[in-house]
Parts: sequence; C-alpha cells; structure tokens
Amino acid sequence: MRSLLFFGALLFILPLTALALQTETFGWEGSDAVLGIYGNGVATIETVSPVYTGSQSLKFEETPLGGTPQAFVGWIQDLNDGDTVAASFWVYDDTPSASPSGRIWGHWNDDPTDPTVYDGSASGNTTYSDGTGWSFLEWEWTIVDGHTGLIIEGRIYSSTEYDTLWFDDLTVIAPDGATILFPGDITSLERNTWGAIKTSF
Ligand SMILES: [Ca+2]
Ligand SMILES: [Ca+2]
Repeated sequence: MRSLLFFGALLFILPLTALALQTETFGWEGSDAVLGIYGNGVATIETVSPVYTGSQSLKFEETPLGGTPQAFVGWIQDLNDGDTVAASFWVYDDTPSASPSGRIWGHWNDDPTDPTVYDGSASGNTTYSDGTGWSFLEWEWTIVDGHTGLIIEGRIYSSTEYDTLWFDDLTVIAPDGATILFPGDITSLERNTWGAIKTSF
C-alpha cells in the first residue's frame, strides 16, 4: 500500500515538474543590443558577420581597455530560493588560447526596474570561449539568499583596445513563475563605474 501511494505520488509530481519550466530565446534580430553594460564595453547590433543564426548578432567591443566589460543580455525576475535558472549562448572568438575570450557569468539584481542595480556576484562558468569560431557556453544558477533577480552577463576578457566578441542565440530556462527580460523589454542603462553611479544621484 505504501509503495502504491509512493508510485501514485510520483506520477502526480513528475509531470508537474516537467511543466514547471519555461524556455525563451533571443537572437538579436531586432534593434536592441543589451539591457545594460558594466565597464568599458560598447554593444551594437552586428548585421554582416559573424552571425550564428538569423541575420544579426550582438557585437561587444572593449574601448577603452580596462577591467572586464559585461553585456547584460538577460534578466530573470520573480525568482525564489531553490529555483534554478539555466542560460546559454554562442560566442564568436577566433583567437585560440589568446585574448579576447568570452565567458557566461551572472550577478544578482533584485530591483524590479533598474538593470544597473548590483546585488552581488552569482558566479558563472569559468570556461572561456575556445577560439575556434563559434563556441557554446552555458551555466545553471540556483537561487539563494533570498535573491529575486538574476542578470546574465556576456563577458569579454581582452588585452587590446577594440578587442571584440560576438554573441548570438541566447537561451534561458527558468521556472514558469519567473519573468524573463531580454534587450528591448526595458530601457537600457549604462553603469560604467561606481563613480558614475554615485555622480548620477
Ligand atoms: Ca541572430
Ligand atoms: Ca580567444
């Protein structure tokens, strides 16, 4: 009887779990490049090449050289402790074992409307783009410490001004109750430095 009950419970739970996720994708096919930027990154829409899918991608260039520029490409809100969020994108890097290279990373932003708010690092995948052209980077975050918002970053690690990477085909998998924002869903804001933030208030 007990095992029957257990089996019945499994049948009930598994389909709910399977249905409890949503998947959204973003391919930079419109006019909006990012939700925000941290550091010396310049984000524009690439319309020629390299493009992974469709006819456009995100071009992310470092100028002037300094720090690790971050392109804010996704913002997942309305999260709860224990939720998981997975994100992936393709990065174009044609410099194997040399700069520039890209990473997928994340930070918490629990503010409902301001994409420049920083509530701490959420870490990410330490693997770099491999430099053989388009490479796939992904990571899964588990929500902790009462955070409600996660920003997905495309990072560029460069050694020369004007080093450039391209990003395409962002995919986010999040719980059904979460809100997934992509470039264009809110007004983009820049947070170049903490000094710039302070002077703006
Ligand atoms: Ca595209
Ligand atoms: Ca590289």
